[in-house]
Amino acid sequence: MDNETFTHPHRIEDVEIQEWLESLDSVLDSSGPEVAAEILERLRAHATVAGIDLPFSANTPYANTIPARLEPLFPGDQELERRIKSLIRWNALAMVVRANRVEHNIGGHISTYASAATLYEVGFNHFFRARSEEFEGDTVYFQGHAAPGMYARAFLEGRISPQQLENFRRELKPGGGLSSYPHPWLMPNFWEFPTVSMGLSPLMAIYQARFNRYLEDRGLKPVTDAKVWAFLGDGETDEPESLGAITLASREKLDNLIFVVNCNLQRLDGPVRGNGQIIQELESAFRGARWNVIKVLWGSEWDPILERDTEGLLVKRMGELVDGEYQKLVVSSGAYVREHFFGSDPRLLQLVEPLPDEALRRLRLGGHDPRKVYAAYKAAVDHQGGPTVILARTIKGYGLGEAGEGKNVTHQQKKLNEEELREFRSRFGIPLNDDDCVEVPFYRPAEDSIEIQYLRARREALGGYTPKRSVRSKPLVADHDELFKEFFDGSEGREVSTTMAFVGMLRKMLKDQEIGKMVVPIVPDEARTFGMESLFRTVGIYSSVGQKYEPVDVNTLLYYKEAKDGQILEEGITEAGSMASFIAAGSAYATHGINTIPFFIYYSMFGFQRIADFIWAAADMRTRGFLLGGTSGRTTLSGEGLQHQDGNSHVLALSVPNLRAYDPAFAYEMAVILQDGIRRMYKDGESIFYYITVMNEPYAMPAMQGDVKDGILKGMYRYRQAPTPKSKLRAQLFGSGAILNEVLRAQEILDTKYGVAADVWSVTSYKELYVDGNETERWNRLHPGEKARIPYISRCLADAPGVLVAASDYLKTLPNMVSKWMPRRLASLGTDGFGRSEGRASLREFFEVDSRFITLATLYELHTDGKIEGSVVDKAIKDLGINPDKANPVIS
Ligand SMILES: Cc1ncc(C[n+]2csc(CCOP(=O)(O)OP(=O)(O)O)c2C)c(N)n1
Ligand SMILES: [Mg+2]
Repeated sequence: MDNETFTHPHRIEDVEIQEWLESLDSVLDSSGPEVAAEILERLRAHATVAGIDLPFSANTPYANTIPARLEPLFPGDQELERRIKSLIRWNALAMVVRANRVEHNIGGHISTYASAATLYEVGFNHFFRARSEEFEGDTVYFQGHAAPGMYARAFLEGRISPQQLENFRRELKPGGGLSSYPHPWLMPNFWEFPTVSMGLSPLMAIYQARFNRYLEDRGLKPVTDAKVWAFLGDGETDEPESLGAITLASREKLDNLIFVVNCNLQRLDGPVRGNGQIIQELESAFRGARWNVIKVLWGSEWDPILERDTEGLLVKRMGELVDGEYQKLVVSSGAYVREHFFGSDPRLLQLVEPLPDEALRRLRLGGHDPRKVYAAYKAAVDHQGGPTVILARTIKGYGLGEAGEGKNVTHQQKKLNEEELREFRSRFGIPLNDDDCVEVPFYRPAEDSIEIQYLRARREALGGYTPKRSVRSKPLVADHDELFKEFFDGSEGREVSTTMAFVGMLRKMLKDQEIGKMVVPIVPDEARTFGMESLFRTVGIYSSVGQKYEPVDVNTLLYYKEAKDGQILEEGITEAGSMASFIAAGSAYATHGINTIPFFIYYSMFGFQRIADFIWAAADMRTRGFLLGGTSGRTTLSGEGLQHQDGNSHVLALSVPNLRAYDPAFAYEMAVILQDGIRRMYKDGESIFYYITVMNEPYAMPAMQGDVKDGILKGMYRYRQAPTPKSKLRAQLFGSGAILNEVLRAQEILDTKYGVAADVWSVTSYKELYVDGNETERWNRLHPGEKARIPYISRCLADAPGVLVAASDYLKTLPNMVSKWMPRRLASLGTDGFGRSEGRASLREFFEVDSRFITLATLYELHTDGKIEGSVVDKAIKDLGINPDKANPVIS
């Protein structure tokens, strides 16, 4: 076979193609698109059987998914909506330009909203329904960098004052300002969802939509047609989280979910895919994941040209260009467009012959055409059986002209010169004269202007304003004393781990009258690891379709029971997805007015270490609930080694301001913390959440002695007094979590072998001690004339004699950071370094946190104080069997 015949086996006659196309058209006309689709599908199957190797493609042509003839009528006043949008564009630009005039480099983004304005305005005027008493409302994740546009709209709506606009990005100014991006922590009555760490919001939106279904299937909220909308950047889709859960959305048939990807083909540095086509790439990814994909690429001006193109040449040409070329076309003249786009084929040139260059330059893209956007949104809202993604083509920095439209630098554009401002003003018809406009004043038409009236009327029709956040749930009333009481009694010698104790509490909470139904257990395929499998049967695993199969273990007591009203969210191996469920459940008190209480239990090393940014977002969102770091502690988790053994998470937890982190040793400590947590979050409405580490080391759980609840919550209490307090040699030992047992053993060795009387303290939270110490110090500094306050830890240790030694299963920095509020020098033992695959005893020896090393540290401290001879320490090293030349665990 020569080369020529290889590449062109048969030249298909144009007539033949034409005949096929015409017969398809006639089927379309006579029987409609469904029949046409069926025929094509049959043809494809027939071809496959005949041995024709059809290449797989999840792509459709580079054209609008909804053809012009199927577009619904645009229901709004297009001209008025354009004017309103122009005013919002102006104010969004003004707030950034003004802020940067006042304070150089304060930042802000103009070009993101400029490209997305139509996408948002069609939503605001026709789709986004507000939350109200009667209806839960739609949930909208706004693209973080488009925030100026949302503020500018709220300003026109009269919800944000000119002063706030003036103080965009200068939140600490008198009278308040506006946060750079959506942050519920900073603007709790406005923003609902933090979206600016890119990639988080698409994943959170998917799990939010799924959680909404969960609430419905469990009968906790009525079934509604409320939608979850997520607005994303095309560059943002490169974040692995963005597309990481899209198959969940289709598997769960989430037709309450709509993604809108603003495909301006640019990100911060330059084109998203200069050498490719991001839209086609996304289309195939989403179609492959069985999403309904709607491409909105071309504006109405293209329709008559497409109509004239009976041969499909234009659509073919549209699919030929790479994004880098499209970006160039956007910034080029009409003559350039004619030559470089249509000029590839004389027949194409003929198609646009009647159009002047100016008209070619003004051929709009789909994402800037409200009619096209409306059609796409309407189709998305009406679509049933699965999620929809809208890929809307836009221009980054639309309307900025020479100041940045479509340029690679446009993302960073914050300043416009006088000429550029005047041009922008003229282009969007802002009623400001040449002199006034260079001052970039905010502009709001009078209250009775038709613009404001229209805008208000549209929002009224959609139930009110959005975004808007409010706490809609009623506080819990019960104290739950009865619920937790039994756990204060200890295990009566039975060896249990804190994980088992926690699971016992969870089981009891699930049966509670008030909170039972509200509890949402979340596991990332680790329920068996934590001994929670009994819950599979008792409360069931949530499945939107129930259980379509007979589980293999149906004859066992604890079979794998999936149910439509199942309570457990068994997310599979996705800590990020589980965290997104945690966020949805932990913020339902605001989103839905429902006090769901999430308990997300996971392998602690795969929590902060892996998904800290989601935890940060949860904090920002004022999410409530309990994170449980399971199999925690670098030496308590035996065997697993370097990757699993967690000695880090309590240090990482320090960085989250509203997170309370505890490392309890005993069941009663856990019970006290849980009971108080539920009270503070769900009764008192505090914007806090909890991180509690639970271990898998079994030991007898003691009963609670005396009134130690307050100490447990504040971070430490004296667990056991020294047996012989009169002794000359004294010490205070601090232990946490499972290492507390090593400390108790050391207390005994010190007493019996070395005559040292040591008190033992259970330190339940170094973070609490640290926060209290800092706050006390700060208060004293700010109130020098008043009686100085004393940190809690200093008060505890005021009369505690002897040397100080702390040991935990985490980094030494935890005890070290509170040592400055201790009366004397502290020796800290911890687990800095890489873990090992080993048993507990060997691990504790390796990391030097076992009872022998605690004993040694105590003796050495006494020696340093001149209380005992060095020879005693030397001898102890030998007697305790410690190798002084062993490897340093910190870096070995
Ligand atoms: C996780 C994360 N990484 C980086 C950034 C910084 N950043 C902000 S916007 C941006 C570019 C956004 O491009 P795109 O998603 O296409 O949005 P567009 O502005 O073009 O609509 C970058 C890199 C961020 N906000 N979050
Ligand atoms: Mg982009």
